[in-house]
Amino acid sequence: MVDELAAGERRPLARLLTRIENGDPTVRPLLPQLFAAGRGGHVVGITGPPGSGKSTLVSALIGEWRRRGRRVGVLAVDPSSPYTRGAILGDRIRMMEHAADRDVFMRSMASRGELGGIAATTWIAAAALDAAGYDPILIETVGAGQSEVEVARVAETTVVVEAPEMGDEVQAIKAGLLEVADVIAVNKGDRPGADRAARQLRAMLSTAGGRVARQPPPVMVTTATSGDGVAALADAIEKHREAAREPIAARDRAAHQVRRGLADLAAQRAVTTDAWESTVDAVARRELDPMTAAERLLDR
Ligand SMILES: Nc1nc2c(ncn2[C@@H]2O[C@H](COP(=O)(O)OP(=O)(O)OP(=O)(O)O)[C@@H](O)[C@H]2O)c(=O)[nH]1
Ligand SMILES: [Mg+2]
Repeated sequence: MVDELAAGERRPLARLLTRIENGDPTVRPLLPQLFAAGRGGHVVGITGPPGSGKSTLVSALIGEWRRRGRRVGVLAVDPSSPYTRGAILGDRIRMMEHAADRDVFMRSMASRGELGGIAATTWIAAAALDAAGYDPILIETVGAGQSEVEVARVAETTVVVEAPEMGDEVQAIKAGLLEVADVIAVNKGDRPGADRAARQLRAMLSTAGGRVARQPPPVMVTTATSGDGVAALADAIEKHREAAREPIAARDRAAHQVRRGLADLAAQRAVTTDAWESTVDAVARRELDPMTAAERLLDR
């Protein structure tokens, strides 16, 4: 199967992604092979508030990278909510202009969590696109909550897309989005206030603490609908690729993913033990605290 992927055939890739999405148990034993077959594609997360123009920007970036001779993979991650199906369909239509291009592979993914949550589903799907030789691999996700921040952490480079009428940049910081931003795109550059929003963001980043202050993410102004600023954004993303592959950054990502894997696996195993029901009941009756309960389940 990995050979078929490496040969660039679309159908085996599409079938594998369906299995990943469904949490098919036959995917689990493939992971070592799939991971080893990685070809070093740049995994780029595109996140930000609803309607900021992520899909339009992804479409423009696809165009830019195709001009640079790259094969582009796109995953649009639906945070497991049936309410967002319409948005995902909208995304597909928005990206239609690339639908006939054999060197572009687009897929929207839901997660039912069986393989260990949305973050795990996403890295496994990204690994499949990587084995198939796509580079970059773009992952679009709505930056609205913790699970989306998790998805952003799967990416080597995370682009946070804001738009001026969203106004409140402080909101984005509260949502933890700026914490994961490697590059910020202030999109809808054709709207009044975009340059001002970019200036405000830069000023705010220069006074922030921690990682953000040491290496403030570049703030790019883009107009996804016209393509203005999109080449410069692609350049900024490519420039970050090197930083993302420094050993310390790679190690941070790896540690995070292994920790997630541990939590997911431990939970899956505990839930299938006989003691699960009675332990949960004991916590519900307040006879046992949740941490001690977890410890007991782990020790079994
Ligand atoms: N004026 C202007 N409108 C834009 C720009 N980029 C996107 N839009 C419009 O903004 C709306 C939302 O764009 P999408 O690309 O669907 O935004 P999104 O962030 O993917 O939205 P969700 O996936 O629903 O969170 C659409 O009507 C786009 O045409 C831009 O640069 N300028
Ligand atoms: Mg979208």
